[in-house]
This record gives sequence, C-alpha cells and structure tokens, in this order.
Amino acid sequence: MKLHILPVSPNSQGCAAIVKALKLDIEIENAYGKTRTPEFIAMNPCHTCPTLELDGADGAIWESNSIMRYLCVTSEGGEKFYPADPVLRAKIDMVMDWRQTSMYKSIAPIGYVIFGMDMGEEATKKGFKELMDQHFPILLDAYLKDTPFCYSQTVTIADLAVALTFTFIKCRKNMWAEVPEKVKEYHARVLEAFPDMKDMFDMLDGMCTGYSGDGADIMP
Ligand SMILES: N[C@@H](CCC(=O)N[C@@H](CS)C(=O)NCC(=O)O)C(=O)O
Repeated sequence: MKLHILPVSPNSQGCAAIVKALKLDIEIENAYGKTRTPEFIAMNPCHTCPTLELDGADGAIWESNSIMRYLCVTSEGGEKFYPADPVLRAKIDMVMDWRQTSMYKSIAPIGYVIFGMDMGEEATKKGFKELMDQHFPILLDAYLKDTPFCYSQTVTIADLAVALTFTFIKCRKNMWAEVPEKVKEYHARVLEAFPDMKDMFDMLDGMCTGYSGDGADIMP
C-alpha cells in the first residue's frame, strides 16, 4: 500500500500520523505537483491528498477520515486511536463529521492563503467569527468538557482531524492572538502526542508563522 500525501496539509498529516504511530508497512509518498496528472486522476478522480493506494485490484481510498478509520480497523493496535466501544466510536465519528461538514469550512478561508488561495477578507473574518462564536465553544464545552481529548482520555483520530487544522490560524497573527488558551493547549497536546510527526508539523507551522503576504495582519 502507498499513502499519497501533501506534507504541509493537515488532512494528509492525520493519516501519516497513524501510519507512523502504528508503525505500518505503508510507503508514504509526497504527491506535491502530481495530483492533477492523468495517473493520479485515474486512481482518485477527486485529485485529493491524502489518497491511500491499496494493493492489487482494490483501487484506492480518499477522504482523510475514511483513510484514518480504515487504517485503524485493519491494523493491529488500531483500537488505541479508534476505540471499539460503540458509543465512544459513534462520538468520535460525530466529531469527525462535524469537522468535515461544519468547522473546516471556517478554517479554509483563514489558512488557504498560505497556498496562494486568497478567499478574501470578508470570508476570512466570517470564518474566524464562526470559530470563536460557534465551533470553539462546542469543542471546549461539549467535546472536551470532561476529557483532555475529544470524549477520550487518550488521543484519537478525531483529535487528528480537528486539532491539526488549527495551525492554519497562525498565518493571521491577530486572529491567533484571540484564540482561547484552552484551544491552544489542546492543539499543542495533540501535536505532542505524535512525536514522529514533528518535522511535518513544524513545516506547516513555519509556513503559517512566516506568512507575511496579503491579509497576514487582518484584524479579527
Ligand atoms: N475532504 C478531503 C479534502 C482533501 C483536500 O482538499 N486535499 C487538498 C489539499 S488540502 C488537495 O489534495 N488538493 C490537491 C488538488 O486538488 O489537486 C479530505 O479530508 O481528505
């Protein structure tokens, strides 16, 4: 199997973190500049990373959450990151669905500017207001109410899905300054749980903290 990733993308980083933490025999390939090639599109018509290329005639899986779930349910030790208890598993799935359908839409206009995709000041401010008014309160007051990770004493794939994206906010320094301390502590806690990923995490952090282009100083 081969995991195609973009190393500075949180979507890809979560899957790479599971491959490394479970010490899986899966090759990790940097697909930067290759996602629109005919070969890649034949494998994944959505041309997105991460993509997990399966063995033989099994094709491929994309969507970061689906890949993380697949890696956990098919690998020894995977229950550590995707617990089998049905209630806890459903809550982890719920948090991951919330991330994809709700929270991430607010993150993209804030962070994608570092990839040259400027979605404009209005969308950036709207995204940050949604994080502050809706998403962070749900994260802190529900998902992290009684536990250091989402509904869990130990880190799970839900935390990878959610927390890694917060690094993007650092490219807007005045917004990062407003992020609640408890959110920053949670972000740091999740990153620290995957020491083998430090180089990749630092790469994205460096791109965000070093960003000085249009909108870097935008006020919340
Ligand atoms: N919902 C998808 C999003 C994946 C995605 O949008 N990946 C982007 C990078 S963040 C990508 O691979 N873009 C390259 C392309 O579209 O050619 C997931 O969670 O995996």
